[in-house]
Amino acid sequence: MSYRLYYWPSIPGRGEFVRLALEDAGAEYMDIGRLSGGSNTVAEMLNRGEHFAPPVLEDDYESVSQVAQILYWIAIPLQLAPDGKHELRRMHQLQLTLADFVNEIHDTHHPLGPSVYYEDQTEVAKQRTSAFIAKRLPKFLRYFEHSVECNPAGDYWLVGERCTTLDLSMFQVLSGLDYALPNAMARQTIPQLRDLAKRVTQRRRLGAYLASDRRLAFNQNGIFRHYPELDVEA
Ligand SMILES: N[C@@H](CCC(=O)N[C@@H](CS)C(=O)NCC(=O)O)C(=O)O
Repeated sequence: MSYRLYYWPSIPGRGEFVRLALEDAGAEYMDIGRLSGGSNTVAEMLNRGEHFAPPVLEDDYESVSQVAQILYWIAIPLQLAPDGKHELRRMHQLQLTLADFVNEIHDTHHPLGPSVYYEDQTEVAKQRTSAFIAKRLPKFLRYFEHSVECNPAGDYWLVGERCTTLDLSMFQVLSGLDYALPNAMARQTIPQLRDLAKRVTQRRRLGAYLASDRRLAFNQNGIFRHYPELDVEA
C-alpha cells in the first residue's frame, strides 16, 4: 500500500508524528507538501472541506486527518501496534493525551492563539510558560514516565511489548521539548522516557531517517520553538 501525506513543507510540526511511523515501517509514501508547488497542493486539498487541518494521510481508499486517528489507522498495517484490543485502546488513549500535551506546548508561545504574532503576545507567553514549566510539564512527563514503569509487558515501551506509533510520537515530543525548553527539560527526572527515546533512535530504519536530509530540523515556525526568555525558572 502506498500513502500520500499532506502537510506544510517547512516545519516538522504535527506531520512529523505521521512521518516517523511511515519511515520506521519503511512504508511507501509521497510527501506531497514537499514536492514542487506542494504548499498550494496542501491548501487546495484543505479548501475542498473534507478536513479541517493537516496532517492528512490518504491511501487509494480513504483520507484521514487528526494525528491520533491517523496513527490508530496505520499502526496495525505498519506493524507498529501492540497485541490485543485493550492494549490498542490504551495506545490510542495515551496518543490523545500526547495530543493534549502538544497543544499545551504550542500554547506556551501562542497563548492568545495563532493569529497574533509572538512578538505581540510575549508578556502573556512568559506567564503561560512559567505556569507550564512549574506545573503542566512535570505533570505530563510524570504521567508518561509512570506509564512506562507500569506497563505490565515490561518497562521498555509505553504500551505492550514492542515499539508502537505512540513511542515514536513520545520520542518526537521529548526531542521538541529539548529544543524548545532545554533548561526546564534538564531539571526533569525521566529515566524511563530517556531510555525509550534512545531505543527509538537505535531502530534501523528510523535511525537512518533521522540522520537523513528528509528529517526537518525544529525551527521558529513550528509547535516547538526556542525563545530563551520563556525558558526560565520561576
Ligand atoms: N488536532 C489536530 C490539530 C491539527 C493542526 O492544528 N494542524 C495545524 C498544523 S500542525 C494547522 O495547520 N492548523 C490550521 C488551523 O488550525 O486552522 C491534529 O492532531 O492533527
